[in-house]
Amino acid sequence: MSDILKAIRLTNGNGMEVTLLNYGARIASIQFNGQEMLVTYDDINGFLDDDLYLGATCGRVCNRISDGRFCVDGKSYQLAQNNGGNCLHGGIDNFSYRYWTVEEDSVTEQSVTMTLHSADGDQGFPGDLRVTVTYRLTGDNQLHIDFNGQSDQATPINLTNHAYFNLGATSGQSLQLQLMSSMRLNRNDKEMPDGSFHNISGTDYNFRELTLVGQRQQQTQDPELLAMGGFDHCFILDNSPFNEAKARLVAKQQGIEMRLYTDQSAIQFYTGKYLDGQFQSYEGLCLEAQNYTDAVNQPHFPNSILRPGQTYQHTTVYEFRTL
Ligand code: G6D
Repeated sequence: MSDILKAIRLTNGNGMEVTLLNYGARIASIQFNGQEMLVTYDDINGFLDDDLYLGATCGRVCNRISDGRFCVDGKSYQLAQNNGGNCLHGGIDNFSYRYWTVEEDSVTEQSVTMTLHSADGDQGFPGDLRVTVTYRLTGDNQLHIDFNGQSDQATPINLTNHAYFNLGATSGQSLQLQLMSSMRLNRNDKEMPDGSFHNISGTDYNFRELTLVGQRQQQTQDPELLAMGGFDHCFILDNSPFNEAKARLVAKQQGIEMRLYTDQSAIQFYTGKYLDGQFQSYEGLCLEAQNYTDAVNQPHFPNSILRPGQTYQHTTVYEFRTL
C-alpha cells in the first residue's frame, strides 16, 4: 500500500474539472465555469495536515456517536472520544486520514474508484470492512459519488463527503440555500440527538424556500443557533424521488447553482464556524448527505448496521449549472 499522495483529475469535455486525492478519498477541487467551487488548499500537500475534513470521505461512521459507545447484537464497543466526549467521523485515525487505494484499471478521464480496507477492530469497530468510493463526472456537469461497503461482521457504517462549498463566493454566508426538509433532529446538551424531532416549519431552521444563509444566521434569535454560532444540524430529507434535488445552493453574483441529489435520509448542514488557519469562519458550508446522526444508538432511526452478506450502497450527486 503506498502512502504517497496522488491526485486524480477528472474532466468532462465541457469545461468542468474535478481533482481527487487518494488521501481521505477527498475532493480537492471542483472547477466549474472557470471558478473554484470549494474551500481548498492551493497546494494539495496542505490536505496532509488538514483537520477540518476538507472534501474528505468521512467514516467508518461519519458525524457523532454518543460517548463513543454503541452496542451491536448485545456486545458493547467503546471508540475514541475525539470530540467533546463523543466519537466524531469515525475516530482519531478515521477514513479521512487514510491513503485509499486507487483502482488503476478504474481510472478514465471521467471516473475513478478508490478502495479502503478497514480491518476488524479498526478504531474500535467490529468487522473486516471493505469500502469503495467511485467518483464519476458526467458531460452535463454532475459529479456522482457512489459509496459501497461489505463487512464480515455486523458493524455500524455511515459514509459521507465533507466538501465545503462556496461556489466561487468569498463566503458560504453569501449563498442562498434551499433544503427539502421539514424536520431536524433535536440536540441535547452534549451535541447529540435526544431521539426527538423538531418540526422546523415557521422556524429559522426552515430553508424550504431559497434563503440567504448569512442573513438567516445573522438575524436569528433562536437561542440554540445563537449559542452555536450557526448551523451544525441534521436535517431529515423529504422522502422524494432521487431525481428531485434535496438541496440547492445559489451564488447569485457568480451566476452559479449547485443541486444536490441523494438517496440518503438526511443532510448535516454545517455553516463552517470552525474553519480556521488559512481559512475564515464560514468561508464555505457543508451539506453532508448521510444517515441520521448516532443512528446506532437510536433504535427508531433508520438502520445503520451492515451485516455479512449485505451491501452498503449510497449515491450522492453534486450538479453544477450557470444561472
Ligand atoms: C465541527 O461540529 C462540526 C462538525 O460537524 C464538522 O464535521 C467538524 O467541525 C469539521 O466539529
